[in-house]
Amino acid sequence: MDYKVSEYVKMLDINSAKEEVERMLSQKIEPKEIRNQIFLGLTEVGRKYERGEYFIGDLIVSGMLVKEVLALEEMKDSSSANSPQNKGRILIGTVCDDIHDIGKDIMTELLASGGIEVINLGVDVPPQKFVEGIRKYNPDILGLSCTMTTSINYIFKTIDVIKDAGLRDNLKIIIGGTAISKKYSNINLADEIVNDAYKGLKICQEWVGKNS
Ligand code: B12
Repeated sequence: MDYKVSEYVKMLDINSAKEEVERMLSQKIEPKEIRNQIFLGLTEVGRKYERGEYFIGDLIVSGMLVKEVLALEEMKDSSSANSPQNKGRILIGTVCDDIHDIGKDIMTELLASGGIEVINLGVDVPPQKFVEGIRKYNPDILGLSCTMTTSINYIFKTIDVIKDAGLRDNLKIIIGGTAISKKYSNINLADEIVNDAYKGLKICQEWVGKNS
Protein backbone atom coordinates (compact mmCIF):
# COMPACT_ATOMS: atom_id res chain seq x y z
CA MET A 1 0.00 0.00 0.00
CA ASP A 2 1.24 3.48 -0.82
CA TYR A 3 1.25 5.90 2.12
CA LYS A 4 2.35 9.52 1.96
CA VAL A 5 4.12 9.55 5.30
CA SER A 6 7.50 8.43 3.93
CA GLU A 7 7.32 11.26 1.38
CA TYR A 8 6.57 13.81 4.13
CA VAL A 9 9.49 12.52 6.20
CA LYS A 10 11.74 12.73 3.16
CA MET A 11 10.61 16.33 2.59
CA LEU A 12 11.08 17.08 6.33
CA ASP A 13 7.47 18.26 6.56
CA ILE A 14 6.78 17.64 10.26
CA ASN A 15 3.17 18.86 10.33
CA SER A 16 2.05 16.85 7.32
CA ALA A 17 3.91 13.76 8.58
CA LYS A 18 2.13 14.00 11.94
CA GLU A 19 -1.26 14.54 10.31
CA GLU A 20 -0.70 11.57 8.02
CA VAL A 21 0.33 9.35 10.93
CA GLU A 22 -2.79 10.39 12.85
CA ARG A 23 -4.89 9.61 9.79
CA MET A 24 -3.24 6.19 9.44
CA LEU A 25 -3.80 5.46 13.13
CA SER A 26 -7.47 6.41 12.79
CA GLN A 27 -7.67 3.83 9.97
CA LYS A 28 -6.29 1.25 12.42
CA ILE A 29 -3.06 0.78 10.51
CA GLU A 30 -0.56 -1.01 12.77
CA PRO A 31 2.15 1.17 14.41
CA LYS A 32 4.68 -1.33 13.05
CA GLU A 33 3.62 -0.60 9.47
CA ILE A 34 3.65 3.15 10.14
CA ARG A 35 7.16 2.90 11.58
CA ASN A 36 8.33 1.01 8.50
CA GLN A 37 6.98 3.78 6.30
CA ILE A 38 8.68 6.44 8.44
CA PHE A 39 12.00 4.61 8.16
CA LEU A 40 11.67 4.45 4.38
CA GLY A 41 11.47 8.24 4.44
CA LEU A 42 14.41 8.43 6.81
CA THR A 43 16.48 6.26 4.46
CA GLU A 44 15.75 8.75 1.71
CA VAL A 45 16.89 11.59 4.00
CA GLY A 46 20.18 9.71 4.46
CA ARG A 47 20.55 9.30 0.69
CA LYS A 48 19.92 13.00 0.12
CA TYR A 49 22.58 13.78 2.75
CA GLU A 50 25.02 11.43 1.00
CA ARG A 51 24.37 13.17 -2.33
CA GLY A 52 24.96 16.58 -0.77
CA GLU A 53 21.32 17.62 -1.27
CA TYR A 54 20.70 17.77 2.49
CA PHE A 55 23.00 19.10 5.21
CA ILE A 56 23.56 18.34 8.87
CA GLY A 57 20.75 20.71 9.86
CA ASP A 58 18.39 18.59 7.75
CA LEU A 59 19.53 15.42 9.53
CA ILE A 60 18.80 17.15 12.83
CA VAL A 61 15.31 18.09 11.65
CA SER A 62 14.69 14.51 10.45
CA GLY A 63 15.72 13.19 13.89
CA MET A 64 13.39 15.65 15.63
CA LEU A 65 10.56 14.79 13.28
CA VAL A 66 10.81 11.06 13.82
CA LYS A 67 11.09 11.39 17.60
CA GLU A 68 8.03 13.62 17.69
CA VAL A 69 5.94 11.21 15.65
CA LEU A 70 7.10 8.12 17.54
CA ALA A 71 6.24 9.86 20.83
CA LEU A 72 2.53 9.89 19.92
CA GLU A 73 0.71 7.80 22.51
CA GLU A 74 -0.98 5.64 19.87
CA MET A 75 2.39 4.75 18.36
CA LYS A 76 3.40 2.93 21.52
CA ASP A 77 3.35 -0.74 20.73
CA SER A 78 0.76 -2.79 22.54
CA SER A 79 1.00 -5.93 20.40
CA SER A 80 3.74 -7.47 22.52
CA ALA A 81 2.58 -6.18 25.88
CA ASN A 82 0.77 -9.34 26.76
CA SER A 83 2.57 -9.83 30.05
CA PRO A 84 2.78 -7.04 32.58
CA GLN A 85 5.34 -8.94 34.66
CA ASN A 86 8.93 -8.06 33.89
CA LYS A 87 11.08 -11.05 33.22
CA GLY A 88 14.71 -10.58 32.37
CA ARG A 89 16.78 -7.44 32.24
CA ILE A 90 18.72 -5.81 29.42
CA LEU A 91 21.34 -3.10 29.64
CA ILE A 92 21.39 -1.11 26.42
CA GLY A 93 23.34 1.80 25.00
CA THR A 94 24.78 3.37 21.86
CA VAL A 95 28.53 2.81 21.63
CA CYS A 96 31.24 5.43 21.96
CA ASP A 97 31.43 8.35 19.51
CA ASP A 98 27.93 7.65 18.22
CA ILE A 99 25.04 9.88 19.28
CA HIS A 100 22.28 8.26 17.19
CA ASP A 101 19.53 7.02 19.45
CA ILE A 102 16.31 6.76 17.44
CA GLY A 103 16.80 3.05 16.72
CA LYS A 104 18.02 2.26 20.22
CA ASP A 105 15.06 4.04 21.75
CA ILE A 106 12.61 2.14 19.55
CA MET A 107 14.28 -1.08 20.69
CA THR A 108 14.07 0.09 24.30
CA GLU A 109 10.39 0.88 24.03
CA LEU A 110 9.57 -2.44 22.38
CA LEU A 111 11.54 -4.42 24.94
CA ALA A 112 9.80 -2.64 27.80
CA SER A 113 6.37 -3.20 26.28
CA GLY A 114 7.37 -6.85 25.75
CA GLY A 115 7.95 -7.31 29.48
CA ILE A 116 11.73 -7.00 29.66
CA GLU A 117 13.23 -4.55 32.14
CA VAL A 118 15.46 -2.08 30.29
CA ILE A 119 18.29 -0.01 31.67
CA ASN A 120 19.22 2.54 29.04
CA LEU A 121 22.71 4.03 29.34
CA GLY A 122 22.10 6.56 26.56
CA VAL A 123 24.46 7.46 23.74
CA ASP A 124 28.23 7.78 23.28
CA VAL A 125 28.78 5.21 26.01
CA PRO A 126 32.46 4.35 26.68
CA PRO A 127 33.33 0.63 27.09
CA GLN A 128 34.13 1.08 30.78
CA LYS A 129 30.68 2.51 31.46
CA PHE A 130 29.13 -0.67 30.04
CA VAL A 131 31.34 -2.68 32.40
CA GLU A 132 30.21 -0.58 35.37
CA GLY A 133 26.59 -0.99 34.25
CA ILE A 134 26.93 -4.77 34.06
CA ARG A 135 28.43 -4.86 37.56
CA LYS A 136 25.75 -2.57 38.95
CA TYR A 137 22.63 -4.00 37.29
CA ASN A 138 23.61 -7.61 36.60
CA PRO A 139 21.63 -7.81 33.32
CA ASP A 140 20.82 -11.02 31.42
CA ILE A 141 21.45 -9.27 28.12
CA LEU A 142 23.65 -6.47 26.85
CA GLY A 143 22.35 -4.53 23.83
CA LEU A 144 24.79 -2.44 21.82
CA SER A 145 23.55 0.01 19.21
CA CYS A 146 25.82 1.33 16.45
CA THR A 147 24.60 3.51 13.59
CA MET A 148 27.90 4.69 12.16
CA THR A 149 30.56 2.54 10.56
CA THR A 150 33.13 4.82 12.22
CA SER A 151 32.03 3.54 15.63
CA ILE A 152 32.15 -0.17 14.88
CA ASN A 153 35.54 -0.50 16.53
CA TYR A 154 33.85 0.44 19.77
CA ILE A 155 31.69 -2.67 19.49
CA PHE A 156 34.87 -4.75 19.46
CA LYS A 157 36.49 -2.68 22.22
CA THR A 158 33.41 -2.86 24.42
CA ILE A 159 33.14 -6.62 24.14
CA ASP A 160 36.88 -7.01 24.73
CA VAL A 161 36.76 -4.90 27.89
CA ILE A 162 33.78 -6.91 29.14
CA LYS A 163 35.69 -10.14 28.49
CA ASP A 164 38.78 -8.80 30.27
CA ALA A 165 36.61 -7.89 33.25
CA GLY A 166 35.45 -11.53 33.37
CA LEU A 167 31.81 -10.55 32.72
CA ARG A 168 31.18 -12.14 29.31
CA ASP A 169 30.30 -15.72 30.22
CA ASN A 170 26.90 -15.22 31.82
CA LEU A 171 25.83 -12.47 29.46
CA LYS A 172 24.02 -12.63 26.12
CA ILE A 173 25.08 -9.87 23.75
CA ILE A 174 22.90 -8.52 20.95
CA ILE A 175 23.99 -5.83 18.51
CA GLY A 176 21.76 -3.61 16.40
CA GLY A 177 21.88 -0.47 14.30
CA THR A 178 22.33 0.38 10.65
CA ALA A 179 26.12 0.34 10.56
CA ILE A 180 26.62 -3.04 12.09
CA SER A 181 24.08 -4.79 9.93
CA LYS A 182 25.28 -3.38 6.64
CA LYS A 183 28.87 -4.50 6.58
CA TYR A 184 29.74 -6.58 9.57
CA SER A 185 26.99 -9.14 9.77
CA ASN A 186 29.58 -11.91 10.18
CA ILE A 187 30.85 -10.65 13.53
CA ASN A 188 30.85 -13.60 15.87
CA LEU A 189 31.76 -11.76 19.03
CA ALA A 190 28.13 -11.19 19.85
CA ASP A 191 25.42 -13.81 20.26
CA GLU A 192 23.11 -12.08 17.77
CA ILE A 193 23.15 -9.20 15.30
CA VAL A 194 19.91 -7.71 14.02
CA ASN A 195 18.81 -4.51 12.36
CA ASP A 196 15.15 -4.97 13.08
CA ALA A 197 13.77 -4.15 16.50
CA TYR A 198 10.98 -6.74 16.25
CA LYS A 199 13.48 -9.53 15.57
CA GLY A 200 15.54 -8.15 18.46
CA LEU A 201 12.57 -8.34 20.81
CA LYS A 202 11.82 -11.93 19.83
CA ILE A 203 15.41 -13.03 20.39
CA CYS A 204 15.61 -11.30 23.79
CA GLN A 205 12.29 -12.79 24.88
CA GLU A 206 13.51 -16.24 23.92
CA TRP A 207 16.74 -15.71 25.88
CA VAL A 208 14.90 -14.75 29.05
CA GLY A 209 12.25 -17.43 28.57
CA LYS A 210 9.30 -15.13 27.93
CA ASN A 211 8.08 -17.20 25.01
CA SER A 212 8.28 -20.48 26.83
C1 B12 B 1 18.66 10.97 12.06
C2 B12 B 1 20.15 10.93 11.76
C3 B12 B 1 20.99 11.74 12.53
C4 B12 B 1 20.50 12.56 13.71
C5 B12 B 1 20.42 11.58 14.92
C6 B12 B 1 19.23 11.93 15.79
C7 B12 B 1 19.09 10.91 16.88
N1 B12 B 1 18.61 11.40 18.00
O1 B12 B 1 19.40 9.73 16.75
C8 B12 B 1 21.66 13.59 13.90
C9 B12 B 1 21.36 14.84 13.11
C10 B12 B 1 21.99 14.00 15.32
C11 B12 B 1 22.80 12.88 13.19
C12 B12 B 1 24.12 13.21 13.41
C13 B12 B 1 25.15 12.68 12.65
N2 B12 B 1 25.08 11.81 11.65
CO1 B12 B 1 23.43 10.86 11.23
N3 B12 B 1 21.95 10.09 10.44
C14 B12 B 1 20.66 10.09 10.72
C15 B12 B 1 19.86 9.24 9.71
C16 B12 B 1 19.16 10.18 8.72
C17 B12 B 1 18.85 8.27 10.31
C18 B12 B 1 19.39 7.30 11.40
C19 B12 B 1 18.21 6.61 12.05
O2 B12 B 1 17.73 7.06 13.08
N4 B12 B 1 17.66 5.57 11.41
C20 B12 B 1 16.40 4.94 11.82
C21 B12 B 1 16.62 3.91 12.91
C22 B12 B 1 15.25 3.42 13.41
O3 B12 B 1 17.27 2.83 12.30
P1 B12 B 1 18.40 1.98 13.08
O4 B12 B 1 19.29 2.87 13.84
O5 B12 B 1 19.01 1.05 12.12
O6 B12 B 1 17.55 1.17 14.16
C23 B12 B 1 16.75 0.02 13.85
C24 B12 B 1 17.51 -1.29 13.97
O7 B12 B 1 18.84 -1.21 13.55
C25 B12 B 1 17.32 -1.69 15.40
N5 B12 B 1 18.30 -1.27 16.41
C26 B12 B 1 18.91 -0.10 16.60
N6 B12 B 1 19.68 -0.15 17.69
C27 B12 B 1 19.56 -1.38 18.21
C28 B12 B 1 20.16 -1.96 19.33
C29 B12 B 1 19.86 -3.27 19.64
C30 B12 B 1 20.49 -3.90 20.82
C31 B12 B 1 18.98 -4.01 18.81
C32 B12 B 1 18.68 -5.42 19.13
C33 B12 B 1 18.38 -3.43 17.70
C34 B12 B 1 18.67 -2.12 17.41
O8 B12 B 1 16.07 -1.16 15.77
C35 B12 B 1 15.70 -0.08 14.94
C36 B12 B 1 14.30 -0.32 14.42
O9 B12 B 1 14.19 -1.52 13.72
C37 B12 B 1 21.02 8.39 9.05
C38 B12 B 1 20.78 7.97 7.59
C39 B12 B 1 20.14 6.60 7.51
N7 B12 B 1 19.24 6.46 6.62
O10 B12 B 1 20.48 5.70 8.26
C40 B12 B 1 22.22 9.31 9.20
C41 B12 B 1 23.64 8.70 9.35
C42 B12 B 1 23.59 7.49 10.27
N8 B12 B 1 24.40 9.78 9.98
C43 B12 B 1 25.59 9.88 9.49
C44 B12 B 1 26.54 10.85 9.90
C45 B12 B 1 27.85 10.89 9.13
C46 B12 B 1 26.28 11.72 10.97
C47 B12 B 1 27.22 12.77 11.55
C48 B12 B 1 28.70 12.35 11.70
C49 B12 B 1 27.10 14.04 10.66
C50 B12 B 1 28.11 15.14 10.95
N9 B12 B 1 28.91 15.40 9.95
O11 B12 B 1 28.16 15.66 12.03
C51 B12 B 1 26.57 13.05 12.92
C52 B12 B 1 27.07 12.02 13.97
C53 B12 B 1 27.53 12.56 15.20
C54 B12 B 1 27.93 11.40 16.13
N10 B12 B 1 29.09 11.48 16.73
O12 B12 B 1 27.20 10.42 16.29
C55 B12 B 1 25.87 8.82 8.44
C56 B12 B 1 26.75 7.70 9.01
C57 B12 B 1 27.78 7.22 7.99
C58 B12 B 1 28.62 6.12 8.57
N11 B12 B 1 29.89 6.38 8.72
O13 B12 B 1 28.17 5.05 8.85
C59 B12 B 1 24.45 8.42 8.00
C60 B12 B 1 24.32 6.96 7.51
C61 B12 B 1 24.03 9.43 6.90
C62 B12 B 1 24.80 9.24 5.61
N12 B12 B 1 24.19 8.57 4.64
O14 B12 B 1 25.90 9.66 5.49
N13 B12 B 1 22.34 11.92 12.37
